[in-house]
This record gives sequence, structure tokens and C-alpha cells, in this order.
Amino acid sequence: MEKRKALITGITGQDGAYLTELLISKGYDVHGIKRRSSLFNTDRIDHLYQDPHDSEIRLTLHYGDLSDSTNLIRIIQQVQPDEIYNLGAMSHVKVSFDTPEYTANADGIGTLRLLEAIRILGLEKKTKIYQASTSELYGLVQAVPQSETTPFYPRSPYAVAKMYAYWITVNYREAYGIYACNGILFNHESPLRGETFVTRKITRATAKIAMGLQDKLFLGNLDAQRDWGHAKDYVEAMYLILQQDKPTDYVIATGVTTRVREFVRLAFAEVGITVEFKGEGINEVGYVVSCNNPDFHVEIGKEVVAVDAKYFRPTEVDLLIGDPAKSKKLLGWQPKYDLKELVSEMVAADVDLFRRERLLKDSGYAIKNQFE
Ligand code: NDP
Ligand code: GDR
Repeated sequence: MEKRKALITGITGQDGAYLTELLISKGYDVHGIKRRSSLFNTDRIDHLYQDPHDSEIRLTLHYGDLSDSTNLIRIIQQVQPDEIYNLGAMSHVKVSFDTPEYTANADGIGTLRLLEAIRILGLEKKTKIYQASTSELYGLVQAVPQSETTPFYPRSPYAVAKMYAYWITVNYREAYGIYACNGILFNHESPLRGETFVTRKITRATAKIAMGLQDKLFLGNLDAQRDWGHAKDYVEAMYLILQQDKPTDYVIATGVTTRVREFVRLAFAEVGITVEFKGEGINEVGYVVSCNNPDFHVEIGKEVVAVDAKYFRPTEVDLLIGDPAKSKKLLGWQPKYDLKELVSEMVAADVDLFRRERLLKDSGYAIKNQFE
């Protein structure tokens, strides 16, 4: 029997990497679209990539971009995928305020381009498509927990672009009978998370501060509440969404919400450092109460977290907490990781990463400073 073929946009991102691993383990031929960049950008999937001269190729990469319809049509014509996972996006909410037009083009119209390509190529009955929708659609709180029937109120150019993508996916399903689904995924994280999202920024800083490589962590809104899950669990849901008899839309979430401030405490606790907060608003600080890890020395009383208004967003999403009842019932999906396990895995990976940096520094090599 011929192997099933999947095409993934955004294959070089966090979710793209975990989904590729999952689909390869299920015997798929995986094709991915990567952007041309001036440096290598396949770090997250390099372990899965084979020599292109190998005869048993499981992963093939194509140059492309969601802003280029001719490119998308050509790749889809060539691959003839059974499933498309549209994960490609300018995915940073804060950055979308700086690049709103580009975000609308890639995140909104990019989805339309893929749907139109399916139609132009007459693949409506063959090719299923998954759209990476987001809890950011809920934006300004209308009701909690948020489910498939909660009204949307997007609060950023990113969320507005994703709202267009959400509805055009529903419309092409209803108008042309395409198996097209939205996964409304709440925040999901992992050691592969981009360094400028808040969880990874915190776990990296925790490791660096513990190892004396960073002085202080500057954050924005410490009060924001997010429903954080593990990306590994969430890519399983994406796959399941495309394996059902009928296409529909699903919320994927843990149902538990946590404040940014609490995530900071949990991360530092992983390296044996207790952090408490004092002060209010822009003057709030996080300081060290105790450090019981003999590997690390951090002064008691040292202020390790401060607020910098440059990380505030013009319009914020204060509270996200998802209701995953539908996906539990119809997909049989349930997260395997809880928040404590997620934080633990992320901090351990960053401690490992920065141990190597510490070694380099101690051996006299200059190390890169990358700040957000
Ligand atoms: P990442 O930011 O880690 O990855 C985004 C991917 O999209 C990267 O491969 C990036 O390429 C690619 N990309 C960006 N712009 C374009 C473009 N114009 N054309 C083609 N590809 C492009 O995101 P995640 O893996 O975290 O998220 C995957 C998807 O799920 C995104 O659409 C995101 O908006 C959505 N989402 C994510 C959630 C989360 O919590 N992680 C929750 C809900 C939705 P490059 O590597 O070259 O930058
Ligand atoms: P989010 O994730 O905007 O929810 O979008 P992010 O981690 O960027 O922010 C979460 C919350 O933390 C607050 N915050 C900070 N955020 C960042 N990035 N940096 C900071 O220094 C900081 N300080 C506080 C934010 O204000 C926010 O409230 C993510 C992305 O993956 C989207 O693509 C996806 O659609 C949604 O999750 C669901």
C-alpha cells in the first residue's frame, strides 16, 4: 500500500518539529515547506532530516512561503498530499503589532492560498487540511472556560488575521465539501519553544541566573493567565482531528490556568531557588528568598525579576482557560503532561544548554549574549 503523504507548513517551528516526528513514527511520507533564510533554520528537525541522496526518504523539504500562491500550488501539485497541516505563521502576538500587514498576509491570506490551491488542483475530495487556530481568538474575555461556542473578540493583528483564517476554513468546508478543520489550540510549550515567548524566556533566564550568566529577567504583564500544555500532546490532537469521519472544529486545552508570576516561581523552584514577589505594577520585583541547590549560588535577597513596560501589549488578553470536553469526547484526546512536568522538562533542557555555555566561558571562550 502506498504511504500516506502529509505536507506541513511551518515545519521548522516548535509544532512542526513534534508533528513531523509523530507522523514519521506513523509511517507517513512527510513533506515540509521551509523559508529561505540567510542562516540554517532547520535546527529543530535536523535529527529527522536525512541525506537527500538516501533512497528511503521519509522527510522532504521544499522552499516556499505562505505569501506566494504559485509556489504553494506547485508544491501541492507535486506532492499530492493526503493531509495538509497549516502551521506556518508569524506567531508572535506582540510582534504582530509591529508587522500587522505582513501578519495578515501570512497568517490570514496564507490560509486562503492553501484552500484555493486545493480547489484549483481539484483535490477537494483527496486532501484534508488542518488549520492552526488559536485561543487568541477569544481575546477580551466574554466567558470562561472558553469552548467551541464562546464568541470571539480578537485583541491583536495576529488574532484578527487568525480569525480570517478560522472562518475561511469553515467556509471552504461548507461551500466546497473540503475536509477542513480548525484546531483552536491554547498555549503549548516545550524545550523547542521559541526563545521570546514568555515560558521559554523564563526557563532560559532561570538557568542563566542560576549559573551566573544573567543578572535579571525583565518581563511585561505578570498577571496574565494562560492555559499552558505540552506541544507533544497538542500535535497528537492535530493528527486525530484529521482522522475522524466528519470534519469539525475543536478546542485543545488542559482546562487549568496559571499566572505568569506563578510560572516564574515554578521555574526557579526547579533549580532549588525560592522566588517571592513584592511591590505593585511597574515597580513589582521578584527576589530570592532561599537557594538550596549546592550547584548554584544566588545571593539571598537578590532581585532577579523586574517589570519593563516595553513588554506590555497595546491590548492584552488577560485570561485564557479552555474547555476541552468536545475533543475529549469525540477524539478521545487528553493531555499526558501537567504544568509541573512541562516546567521541569523545559528548565532541565535549558540548564543543560547553559551548562555548556558556562563551560565555554570558564574555558576563556566568548559567549553570545542574546536578549529579548
Ligand atoms: P513557531 O513560531 O515556532 O513556528 C512558526 C513556523 O511558521 C516556522 O516554521 C516559521 O518559519 C513558519 N513561517 C513563518 N512565516 C511564514 C511564512 N510567511 N511562510 C511560511 N512559513 C512561515 O510557531 P508554533 O510552532 O508554536 O505554532 C505553530 C502554529 O500554531 C502557528 O500557526 C501558531 O500561530 C499556531 N498556534 C500556536 C500555539 C502555541 O501555543 N504554540 C497555540 C495556538 C496556535 P521560520 O522557522 O523560518 O521562522
Ligand atoms: P501568547 O504567548 O501571546 O499567549 O501567544 P506569549 O508567551 O508571548 O505571552 C503570554 C503572556 O505572557 C505575557 N508576558 C510576556 N510575554 C512575552 N512574550 N514576553 C514577556 O516578557 C512577557 N511578560 C509577560 C504576555 O503579555 C501574555 O499575556 C502564544 C503564541 O504561541 C501564539 O502564536 C498562540 O496563538 C497563542 O500563544 C495561543
